[in-house]
Amino acid sequence: MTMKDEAVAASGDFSAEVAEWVEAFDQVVAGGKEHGVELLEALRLRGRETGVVIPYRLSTRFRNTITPEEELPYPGNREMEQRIKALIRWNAMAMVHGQNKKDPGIGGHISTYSSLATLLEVGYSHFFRAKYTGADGSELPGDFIYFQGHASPGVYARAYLEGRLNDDHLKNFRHELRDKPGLSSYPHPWLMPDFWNFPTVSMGIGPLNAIYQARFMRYLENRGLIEKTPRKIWAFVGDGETDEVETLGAISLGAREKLDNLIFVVNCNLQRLDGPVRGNKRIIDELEGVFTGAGWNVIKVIWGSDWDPLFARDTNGWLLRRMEECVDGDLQTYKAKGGAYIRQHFFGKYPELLEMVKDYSDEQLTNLHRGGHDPIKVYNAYKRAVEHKGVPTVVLAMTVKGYGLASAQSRNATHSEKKLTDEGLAAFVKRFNIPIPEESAKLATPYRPAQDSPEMLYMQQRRSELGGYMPTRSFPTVEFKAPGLDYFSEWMAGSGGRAVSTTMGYISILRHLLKHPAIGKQVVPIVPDEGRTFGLESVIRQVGIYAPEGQRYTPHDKEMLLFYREEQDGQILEEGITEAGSMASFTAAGQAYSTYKIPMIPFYMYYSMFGFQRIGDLVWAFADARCKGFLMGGTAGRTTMLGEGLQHQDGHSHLLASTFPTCVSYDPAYMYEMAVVLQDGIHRMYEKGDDCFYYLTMYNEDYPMPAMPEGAAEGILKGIYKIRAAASGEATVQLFGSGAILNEVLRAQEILAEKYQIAADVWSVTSYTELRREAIATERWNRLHPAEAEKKTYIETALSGAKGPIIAASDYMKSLPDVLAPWLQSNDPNDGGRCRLVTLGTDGFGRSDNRAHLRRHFEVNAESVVGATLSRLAREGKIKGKKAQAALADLGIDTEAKDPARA
Ligand SMILES: Cc1ncc(C[n+]2csc(CCOP(=O)(O)OP(=O)(O)O)c2C)c(N)n1
Ligand SMILES: [Mg+2]
Repeated sequence: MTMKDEAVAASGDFSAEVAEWVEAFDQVVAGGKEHGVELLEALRLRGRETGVVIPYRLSTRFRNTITPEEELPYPGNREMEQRIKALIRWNAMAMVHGQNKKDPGIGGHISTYSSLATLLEVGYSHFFRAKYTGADGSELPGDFIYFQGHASPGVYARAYLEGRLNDDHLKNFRHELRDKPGLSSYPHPWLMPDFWNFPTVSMGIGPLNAIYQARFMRYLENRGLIEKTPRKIWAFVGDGETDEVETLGAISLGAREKLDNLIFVVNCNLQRLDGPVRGNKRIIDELEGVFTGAGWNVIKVIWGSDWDPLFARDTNGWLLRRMEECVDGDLQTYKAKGGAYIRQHFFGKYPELLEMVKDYSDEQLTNLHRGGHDPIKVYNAYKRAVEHKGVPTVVLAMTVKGYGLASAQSRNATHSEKKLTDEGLAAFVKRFNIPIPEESAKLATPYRPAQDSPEMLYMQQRRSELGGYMPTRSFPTVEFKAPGLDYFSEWMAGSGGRAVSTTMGYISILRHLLKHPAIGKQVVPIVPDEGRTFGLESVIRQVGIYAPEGQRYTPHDKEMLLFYREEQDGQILEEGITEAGSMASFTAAGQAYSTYKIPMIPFYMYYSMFGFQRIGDLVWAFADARCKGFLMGGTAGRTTMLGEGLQHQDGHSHLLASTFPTCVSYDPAYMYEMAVVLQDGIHRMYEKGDDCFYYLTMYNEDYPMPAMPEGAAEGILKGIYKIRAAASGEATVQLFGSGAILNEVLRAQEILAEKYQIAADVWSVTSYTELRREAIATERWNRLHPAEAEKKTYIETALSGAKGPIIAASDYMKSLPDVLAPWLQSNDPNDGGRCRLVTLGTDGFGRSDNRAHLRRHFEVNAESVVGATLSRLAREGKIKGKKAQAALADLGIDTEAKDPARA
């Protein structure tokens, strides 16, 4: 082999013999690319026939997917766009810098946006449509954009230039609690409800939600609820962010469901917070392989146009070879160190390359652009992406973190950079031609040219042609009439002695709601492969499972009444085993009232154990996005869910639910309780317009459902009502029960009366969390108005006149009833000043066993409630201690058993 052959072979072009074959291939391709594809396909088949195992590579050479010859000319005014972009860069940086000078430590980011600016600006000038026009001329929602959260300063800076935000906004970036309007740190619809749509800042949440948003858009289209448009969902993703399982974990759905309405743009600045994303490898190669393998259309935008002449001269492949020798760590060092270093260490490795750049100054070498900073390359990539049919597209764009920030560029610490020096500011102004005097530069004063300046007119014209400003969030009041309580009368009346579970009851309510003539079509049942666990078969038969391709096979159970029915316009989102994906669907549906102007009513039913604790951060973003809907936590309760054991038995989801400010949670025992809550939820969220969502637990224990007692509805919603007063005599004890454990408490009431002649009232507590919310709000008012008459909390009002200790039992941890302890203090001098509340609950890891054993183990069965009552009465001196002790033995309570909280 000659030296040249060796070099060619090393660069991947193989031996001289093979080179001849390659040449022949080139000739075939010269006759049309399709011939090349045909030849390769033929060779692949031949290879298989001859037993040759074909080497399989998912990544291509380290250069742009689109060749310069294939590029279309740029449609915009490059000079204008460059000026606009420079101004946005300046204002974004000035805002963060200024705020950190004023208030050190307030934070913000300048390096992420600096790398993203061109990727966003090409979109703003040529692609992001704020609206579409319907077939009848009506205005339809535009594209959806999921912004990289840390690039928010750039999004604000553009809105400032557009005149949507003023100087006060910029001065109050990250100062949201002042008398002037403020700007939230990141995309938070909760804080800026007419600006941001999609929370993204928790890494991985944006891309995951974007995928399911794209799918939900198709779902609405296929069900005929929205018109088909060329609408796109753009997700801007950090390259470091792709390490989050949420980012890449659902990409196969994109190709499987042919989501060509989805475009990912991965901002490959090769850095994350601490340092390089893949110092020893190349993140772009890795992502190309992952996305290609998942069936996506991959477009690499690695090198800028100023590399094109060098590539053109690179007839022997030295340049590409050198590029492919570099790992991302090298590429960062080159950018950080600049031209002379690049000449010596990059080009200097081979004489051929040094020769290639002999006419280039060091400055020219410093400024050789990466593709993500070149509008022509980015434009062409986006154009292909929006036109690509059949599968989603990912644009892998190489950029520079801290681009233009002089000393901060491509440094490991650049992510956390918040301020520039005076010299840095002056250099920035010079570098980007910002027309402000040096003094203003040093003060980092925001700058907005006159409205009638050519660049401002250009910018406004581009946006007006694309339908308006973005992001904008709107939430028109849509006519919505919630069904009244009478619509649920079947469940108010009780089950007539038939034993059913609240889960079964819920399914029957769901079926009823799906049939509602007005709102039935807006109901979206969502389930992560647990439909059969919840008895969803009848619903599957009724409304079908959404399957964009319909049912291309004959299901084996076709002859059966409840066969597995998939339909192109099916209504159920059967997600497969992905709680995160299901939550993302729930999010897309829960915000449809704003994004699509259609109030969809999602019901996401799942194992309650795999809810908040597994996908809590997604729920947090859901709440931030002002989403609505019902989370239905099935197989709830640590002792009601039997058999499955430790990892399945939920005894704490209500505590977790209480940490979400807009989550309204209930633990209903009976169907009428659930019906009252569902009716109120639909009314409150969709007719009244409250931005909240509901969490209801459902049990799988069968028992007869009673009819609703007269007048119970208010208490059910507030969280407590008396369900059964003592059969005779005035009660000296109060028993609280919730969910399936209410039945144990009712049994305890009977044992107490029959065996120990103690009269107890029983209360159904449907929501400790709502009672606490009301109580702390009332208490706050009292605290802030000491001169006014003290208001009573609802829990105190409800219990007024109710005597004696309170024994509370639920299938949840003791901390749940304990949230009411501050309002259940004793005023009886005889009881030693103890809190009236005695809490029984299911602290500790679950176990596999039947309910009787589980409830005995966790001490929440009727006997334990009776025992706790007697024990407490003994402590209060109302009965003898010895009598209580004997009773415990009589009740079969093992007083020396290991504490279940630690067992
Ligand atoms: C779930 C989560 N974990 C950690 C962080 C903290 N964090 C903020 S930005 C960042 C680095 C982001 O790197 P990359 O995705 O490459 O974006 P870039 O800023 O480089 O564009 C990290 C770790 C976060 N926001 N969310
Ligand atoms: Mg990065």
